[in-house]
Amino acid sequence: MSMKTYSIALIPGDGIGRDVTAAAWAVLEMVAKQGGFCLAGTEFPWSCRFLKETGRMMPEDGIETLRGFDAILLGAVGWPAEVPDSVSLHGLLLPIRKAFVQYANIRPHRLLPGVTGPLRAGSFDILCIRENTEGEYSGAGGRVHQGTLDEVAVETSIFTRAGVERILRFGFEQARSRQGKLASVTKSNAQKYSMVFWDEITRKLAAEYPDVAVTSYHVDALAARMIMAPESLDVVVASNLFGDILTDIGAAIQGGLGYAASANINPDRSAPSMFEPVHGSAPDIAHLGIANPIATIWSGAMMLDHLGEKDGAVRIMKAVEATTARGIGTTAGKDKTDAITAAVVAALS
Ligand code: GGG
Repeated sequence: MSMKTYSIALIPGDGIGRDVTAAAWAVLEMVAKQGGFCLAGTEFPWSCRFLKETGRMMPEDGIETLRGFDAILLGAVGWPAEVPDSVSLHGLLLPIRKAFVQYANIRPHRLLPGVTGPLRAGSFDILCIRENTEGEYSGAGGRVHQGTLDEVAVETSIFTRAGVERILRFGFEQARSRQGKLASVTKSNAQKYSMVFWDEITRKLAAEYPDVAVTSYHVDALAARMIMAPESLDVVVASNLFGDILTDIGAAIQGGLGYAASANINPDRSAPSMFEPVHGSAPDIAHLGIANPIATIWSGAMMLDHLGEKDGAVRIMKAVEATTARGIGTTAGKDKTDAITAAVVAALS
């Protein structure tokens, strides 16, 4: 019988992206070997360097090339000294999310054993779900009268009924499979069209999910709650921008960006999903070999879970937890990327 094989597109990207994807790949390959399945990786050099060489962050047919893969594992994008961040983000990450309808960006926030966050007490287990294909990151807008005193910049947030309803429904479903609590986040007192619309759809869906306790929060209040009472939260669902910001708070309370994993999911499975750490390319520590690979390894576990290799996903997270419980990878800069990776691989066997 032939071995089950998953084709994975690897996009290390910029800066520490190369180090952390190599680390996650080493862990994934070991899990695959032990689990009797195969991961066939194909690497793509798409990055800010690629842009400097070719004029594009990815080739014109990049999306079509990726479409044939079972999943995408991405490291980090951005080299602000050479390329404006808005160019790199809109040239690679955002078009992939949009083209493959990866409308749910799932970001788990909890403390790994041995990792101390900045909060004094309490344990928490928050699943943030960020709308990932529209809203404030739609890229709709423009500038007129550039360079004059009359200059105007307009950026339009786009919220469609289909887009808001599907992400909220995804949030309700996740809440139903966990503690049954959903926080729906807006700023509907100040943004009277898009966010009132979001609140209305939240209320409509709440009637369909009587088993889920849903609370609507303003984003500022929810940001404070994530710090003051994170244990009170279960599933949080927010727009593209609000979710992006809130998940950096989530990363902070779980000990730092080195632990913050994410999955850009196409729930309908009509196209590949993409897995990446929340962190960026960290040019200041690129080439030092000290990037924490745990966020990317965790993202790799989320990839296996999505592919249906649930046992492999659980085994990776157990190995990560065993590693951090020993104090490895728990202090920024103390352990080298390779040493943390080797410890996770060893804990798998
Ligand atoms: N790990 C991917 C990465 O480089 N993220 C940097 C970033 O700025 N992302 C913005 C976003 O997730 O929308």
